[in-house]
Amino acid sequence: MSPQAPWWKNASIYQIYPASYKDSNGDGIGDLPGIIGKLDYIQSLGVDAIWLCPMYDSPQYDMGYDISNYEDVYAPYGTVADVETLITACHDRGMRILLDLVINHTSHEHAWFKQSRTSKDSPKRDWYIWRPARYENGVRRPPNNWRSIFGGSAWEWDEASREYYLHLFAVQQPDLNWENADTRAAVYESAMKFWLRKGIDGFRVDTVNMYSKNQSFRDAPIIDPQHEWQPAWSLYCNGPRMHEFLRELGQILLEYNAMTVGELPNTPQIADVPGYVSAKAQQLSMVFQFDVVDIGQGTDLRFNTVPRNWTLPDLRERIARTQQLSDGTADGWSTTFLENHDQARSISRWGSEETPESWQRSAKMLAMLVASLSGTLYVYQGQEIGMVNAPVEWEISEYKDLDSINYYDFVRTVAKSNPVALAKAKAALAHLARDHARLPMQWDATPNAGFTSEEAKPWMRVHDGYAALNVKRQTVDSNSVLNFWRELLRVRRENPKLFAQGVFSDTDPSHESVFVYEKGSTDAKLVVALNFTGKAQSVDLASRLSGSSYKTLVKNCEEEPLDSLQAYEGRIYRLEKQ
Ligand code: TEU
Ligand code: CA
Repeated sequence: MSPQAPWWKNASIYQIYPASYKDSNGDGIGDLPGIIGKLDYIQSLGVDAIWLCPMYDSPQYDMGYDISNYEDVYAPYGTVADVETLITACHDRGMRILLDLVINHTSHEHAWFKQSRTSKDSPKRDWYIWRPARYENGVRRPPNNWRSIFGGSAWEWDEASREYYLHLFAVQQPDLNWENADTRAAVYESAMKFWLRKGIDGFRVDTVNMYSKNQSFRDAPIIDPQHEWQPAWSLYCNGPRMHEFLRELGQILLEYNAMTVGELPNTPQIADVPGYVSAKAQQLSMVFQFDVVDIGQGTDLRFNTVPRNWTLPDLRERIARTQQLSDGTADGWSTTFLENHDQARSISRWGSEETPESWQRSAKMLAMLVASLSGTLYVYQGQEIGMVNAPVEWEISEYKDLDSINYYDFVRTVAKSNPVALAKAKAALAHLARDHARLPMQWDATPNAGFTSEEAKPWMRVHDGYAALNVKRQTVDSNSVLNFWRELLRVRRENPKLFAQGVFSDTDPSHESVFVYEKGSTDAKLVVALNFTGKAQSVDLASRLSGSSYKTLVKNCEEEPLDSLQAYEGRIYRLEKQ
């Protein structure tokens, strides 16, 4: 990599979910002053930047991913001036800041949509996607059979103007019509330039591959005959004008020297990815692919699955596939992450919460995995202290996310409240719901975990285990998950050619319990050995390490026999080339 490589290539980026990070005024909702007050802590982790989830004005049907005004801030979070303060405070500490760019849809309360729905002749009618009903035997039906990502039809009838509008996500999230050049220009000005002018360093771009829909709006093929509405990814993801739109966007980013990380769901063909991230194409700096975090989820319905429905060979195959993108032969770049605000906690999915020891060991093992892979590293708030899913005993009423609520209601309706089906849905949500990432951050052992004042009612219930698992306790424990992450991020930064940029190769793709892989560069390589089980396993590290001088960079157990790994043990070795 050239000495002028962009700042983000070897960077570690910390994701913040404003509602759940830190409440500064006791209303039970996290806010911008709360985040500003924690910047010293964030800096102490050794990250290069933060990504702030949507803080824009919003009626909050989808936690701010339904924006009613791009140029204002949701009042409970603070003000535009608070964001300006946050930008300056990050820059003063030598950190960068990314905002979330949500431009596939707006809120139904955005002024543009309010105007658009007034009548078929509204000058903004064409800013959203309106279509007439189709009638079958005199019965009014939506224009096609597309299923919304949050369940139900992707079309909503507007009685006043007598047409349907498209919403790939919630009813309250109408899709913008990107075919209209005026719409695009308004989006660029209001959602992007307004904030770029304030000095932000880039954007995480929500659902970056859905702006160009197949304009036939034809029915999706029926792959789920039991249900009325069909998944229609192939007709609204990666559509015909996608790259044209992203080149436009890319020009604006270039002007402000801003980076982007695009969210790229439902792109199963890895060959489609380089087009988005190639440096020559000047579209996006990098993308999040979902191969790894989608593991164990239902294919058509995300929660139609059972807990821990995955195998290690499946996981390693997905990792190998996504790592290809940064193997140095392409001019693109990629990302490494195990958590975000849409995913359950990684320890609950792939590690162990059985005992305090297995929790700590597996938290560190998973940290070694994600931090040793190539691409820009993303760490989600709470991941650095090993936060886990909400307890399985929690009632369904503790789940606040519309995705969880809609799915549970859907099962209740379709399965006519069949207790077996409901129990299965509950188990899947207890394992995979987005809510788990949204529990308040656990700062200390005081009531409400120091997230908000002791008397306040947090917007989402605090995890019962906060007294044992919190930042304060881990700060003073040299063996803690938190201090392990700090060390790991330091080592990653010191070895960029091996961690962020090394060429990944799996040594034994079919092994069911131990994951050993290598990361190569011209003068050295890493050997990473991770035990994914709760039992000791035998390994042959001697043959991997022999003949070169090596040293252990990171490990989570004291002893280092070369022929075995304890439960959830992990080690990262650095070997010099002869
Ligand atoms: O998510 C987009 C997305 O495509 C889904 O895969 C998402 O993971 C969802 O959780 C499916 O259950 C983005 C945001 O990250 C998410 O929080 C928003 O709800 C969504 O867009 C709509 O803006
Ligand atoms: Ca608050």
